[in-house]
Amino acid sequence: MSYEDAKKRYAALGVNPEEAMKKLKDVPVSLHCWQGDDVRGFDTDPSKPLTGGIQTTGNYPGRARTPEELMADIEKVLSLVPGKAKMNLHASYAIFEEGEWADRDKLEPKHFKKWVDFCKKHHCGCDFNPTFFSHPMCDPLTLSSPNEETRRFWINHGKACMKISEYFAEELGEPCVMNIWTGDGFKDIPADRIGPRIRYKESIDEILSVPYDFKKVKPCVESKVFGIGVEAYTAGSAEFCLSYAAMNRDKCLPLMDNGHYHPTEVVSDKIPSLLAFFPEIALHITRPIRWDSDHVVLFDDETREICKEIVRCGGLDGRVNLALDYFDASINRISAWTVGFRNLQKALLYALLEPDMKALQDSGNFSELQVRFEEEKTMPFGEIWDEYCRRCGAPLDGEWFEIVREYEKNVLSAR
Ligand code: RNT
Ligand code: ZN
Repeated sequence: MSYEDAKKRYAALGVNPEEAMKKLKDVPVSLHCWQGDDVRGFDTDPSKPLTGGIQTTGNYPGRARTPEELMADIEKVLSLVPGKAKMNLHASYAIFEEGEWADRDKLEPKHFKKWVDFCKKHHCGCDFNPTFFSHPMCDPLTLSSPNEETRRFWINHGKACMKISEYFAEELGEPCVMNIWTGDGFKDIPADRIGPRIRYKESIDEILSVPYDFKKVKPCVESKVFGIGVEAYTAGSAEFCLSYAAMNRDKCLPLMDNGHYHPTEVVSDKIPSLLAFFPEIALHITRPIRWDSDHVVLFDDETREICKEIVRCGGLDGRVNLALDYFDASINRISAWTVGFRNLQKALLYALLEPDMKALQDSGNFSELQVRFEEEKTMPFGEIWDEYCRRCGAPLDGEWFEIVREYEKNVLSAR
């Protein structure tokens, strides 16, 4: 079947694939730099373990060890994916001059100048994340620590990151989403559950007390149910973060990561709930297996369902900020990045090609609705996807893995 034939099949359902492709190619999706080096960053000793309740597993060869290697790898990925990318960096990816180093509370925009140049070269914006983990000042708490010196250090880190986010927004002409996530929590039953949360709240209040233009810098609060070593309690629980965002609607956004809920909860259903109240939200798209395992995003049911809700709710008109967030060190990292980015594009395109079936629901026609949903699954989606890749100048499925294999042979295996 050709693209033209596929287009006719969709047209019969009242769907115009041309419009779907046109819409999708301008929607920014943040590409997380941390897939390339297993969340190590450049500002601490790479032999030290990750902290903050997150973990990478696997030791596939070829991890990026320097800014140059990481940028080269990201460039490779950008050449293999359709759509509009935005960069997503952590503060730990600061780039220092020879002999220079600054601790996290002293980071400045100049430490991200090379990333700004990189983004300019690729005509993309940049999102940002303070790094409240994998650092000696985690005691192990950060923004919720009872130790005033610790808490102060991390508040200052947050404030420094607000400045850096502003720098990205101004230099790149696209808003910078700045995500606040900490792994603060306890392994076992705490004696005080409210104390850390009050301190966390007051710390975020202080970080957000710096002057900023909310249209340019968009701070978010990301919740989490538990992490490795913090199984019993997290300060930044779902209720905590959602309440914080709701009470500070003029200052920050709620961020949902679909790996951060109990396994039978689905973020697809939470999106319309939040959008009933918040003009704008942010998402981390990942794939949890039994827990927040951060597997590569697939073209699976829940990813499609998340994308359908985004599209149905008008999320692609600036109401939903999309970012990928996963890290698999057991497979080729370029492939991992590419698979996840392409799959999110695929799922968004798939969602944009869904006929509007609200009338069937509103008229109580659930038999037909079920039939139409099932029929949708065997529509010639692959033809539209191929056409979208072609128009974006990206390789088709079946074409790009060979390029990754070559890159592995020529570049990664020499590391
Ligand atoms: C961790 C959170 C958080 C991190 C990144 C590195 O569980 O999902 O978003 O993955 O900040
Ligand atoms: Zn996340």
